[in-house]
Amino acid sequence: MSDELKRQAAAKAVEFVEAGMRVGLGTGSTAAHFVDLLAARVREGLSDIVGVPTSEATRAQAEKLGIKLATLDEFPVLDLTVDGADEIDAELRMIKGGGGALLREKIVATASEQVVIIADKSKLVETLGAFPLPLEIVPFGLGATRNLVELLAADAGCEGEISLRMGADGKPFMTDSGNVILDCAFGRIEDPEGLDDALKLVPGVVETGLFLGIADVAILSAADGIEVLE
Ligand code: ABF
Repeated sequence: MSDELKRQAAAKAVEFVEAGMRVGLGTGSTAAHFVDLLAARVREGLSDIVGVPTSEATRAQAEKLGIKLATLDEFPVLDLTVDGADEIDAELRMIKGGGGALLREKIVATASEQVVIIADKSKLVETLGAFPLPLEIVPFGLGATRNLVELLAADAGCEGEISLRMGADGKPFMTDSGNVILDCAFGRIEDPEGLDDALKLVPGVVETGLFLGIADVAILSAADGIEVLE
């Protein structure tokens, strides 16, 4: 998606922010535009905004831009979270985690009264799964966890290559929470809820990149305009 389309979706999401709001700040390039534009509104006088970042990358960006930051310990309930997605379907079910922040993203999103997703319209899919499903995994026992993931996913009708995400340094990618990511190329996921339930049974699976029943609004931008799904 063009950067301009990402910025347009982000600009529409800023309209959801009111003075005094506690706002979850998403991760990824589209969410980064939202953080930029929110900071500009704060500089222009949008008062008493507090942000809770979903990653260390977003924390650094927000701090640099002067957005006041807090934690979910200070504010267990947020008014709004704005975040990106890797795939989203017509029921607003999503695959997230391409940026490796799925655990904190899901914690922040589920603490929020309203969740607004910003993405380019090419992320809107009929069926989830073309994008490999990220799983956040405890490093201890990875081999056993990977084996159980494969077995239980197969029981849920999903099979495909399961790969350990590697970092630019050639070592396993480590999340902000010190875990690793398995990317599961399952292809079409006909029953996301069933797969999520099955994968959650594996002790070493901390969280899945399936975001089900979490998004309230999706702002999807394309060259011919912006579509808002609710
Ligand atoms: C984040 O947004 C991640 O969950 C997801 O991978 C990412 C999408 O990034 P981008 O907006 O750069 O396409 O929330």
